[in-house]
Amino acid sequence: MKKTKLFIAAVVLLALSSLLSFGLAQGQEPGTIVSVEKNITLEKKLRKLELDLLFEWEGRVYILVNDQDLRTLDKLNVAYLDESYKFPALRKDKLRALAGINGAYHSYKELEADLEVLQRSYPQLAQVFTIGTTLENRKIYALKVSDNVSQDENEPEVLFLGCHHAREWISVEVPLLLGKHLLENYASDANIRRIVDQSEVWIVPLVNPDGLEYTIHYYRYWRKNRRLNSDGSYGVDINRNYGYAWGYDNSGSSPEPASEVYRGTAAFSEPETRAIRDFVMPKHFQAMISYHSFSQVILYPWGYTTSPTDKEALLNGIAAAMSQLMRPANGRTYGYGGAGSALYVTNGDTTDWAFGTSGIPSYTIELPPVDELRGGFFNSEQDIIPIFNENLPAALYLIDWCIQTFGPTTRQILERNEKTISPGKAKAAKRLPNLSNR
Ligand code: 0X9
Ligand code: CA
Ligand code: ZN
Repeated sequence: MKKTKLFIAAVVLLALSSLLSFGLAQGQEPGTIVSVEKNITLEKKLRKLELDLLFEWEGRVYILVNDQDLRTLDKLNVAYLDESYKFPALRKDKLRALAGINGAYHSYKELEADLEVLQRSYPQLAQVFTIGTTLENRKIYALKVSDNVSQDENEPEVLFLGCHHAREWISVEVPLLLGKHLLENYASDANIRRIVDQSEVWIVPLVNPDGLEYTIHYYRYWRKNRRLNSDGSYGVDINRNYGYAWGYDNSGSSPEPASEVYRGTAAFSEPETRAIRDFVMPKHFQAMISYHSFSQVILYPWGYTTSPTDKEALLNGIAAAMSQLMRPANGRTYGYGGAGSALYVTNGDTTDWAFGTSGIPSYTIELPPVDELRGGFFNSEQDIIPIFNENLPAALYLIDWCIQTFGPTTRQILERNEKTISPGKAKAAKRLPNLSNR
């Protein structure tokens, strides 16, 4: 027996998962989800059919159908789109049985467990911190990798962020694998040991855990966090919520809660951006990368305008060096340029805030593929290692750039200069100098 239901998207997406798991528990095939345009003529046609109408979304009605329903829709000449790929719970492929619905990609709990293992396996080099709590009470974790990890040493600090946007699963894996690589190769690789000894690498692989879980269990295409907005819609775009040029205009972000690029009610209105802000502010990061997907490009400020910053040459030079280092691994070329001029304008994004408030080289790396035809947000499991392999040399380069620019050798020179100028000021060099006055 079928009941016709028409709920709002959010409520039914929740109900959907239990509906699907109920179906599966009974040993039934999970069916297919299609969408049709929402208009009066179609609505009249559909009403007679007693279909399982699930919810409405961006002008389309989503329906759970079986083969018989599909034949009926065909007969009535109803144009529909197969939307099943957006709902992981519907997948019938073997991946699911082998490795869970998110395959080799990390869920929140899987990430938490892996971070704990790293900390336990490398107690001298790895430490996990909680830097915030989300609206749904998940923790935002930061992994610190350095020699004497429990001490805050006078070494350059570098920051790697992943997964501001829920559906960009590959952006969790790349920074996590970077942390793993540093730890697993510390004992055997002299270059890695030098880098880990002379810097403090901080990795926040999952800035948006609520969103990620939502993509795994309900809707693979979700982007924002899970804030319930005043109009009943869900989500703030965390990469529009930072406090530099926040809400600068309505092309770089949206004041509309239902928009995919909704900026929130105020700068840092969201727990995720507050966590990053409160974690970053007391530290002295010298460079950062925020991983996203997709486009295969390296972007740097400004994002809010098409104008360059006053450090265009430096930002461009580092990006060029990173792009060149990335090519040999798989032959892929990462383009690079100012975010606003090379891609499109955004305001309130992470890198504008990091650069705007402290002047440090800040990059958004949009991981592969280059376009939607080649998979868009849906990288396969087999993509993870190759994409990490090509990003590793770029990340190491950026850490090394910080060491060369602000590390022990540079510091000795600075201290020597300070002493010759005024011996009393020598102590001031203890704090790492920054690229700009902050
Ligand atoms: O729009 C974003 O937040 C980033 N792209 S994504 O497809 N991953 O959502 C790009 C942010 C970089 N900044 C600018 N392009 N201005
Ligand atoms: Ca250290
Ligand atoms: Zn993104």
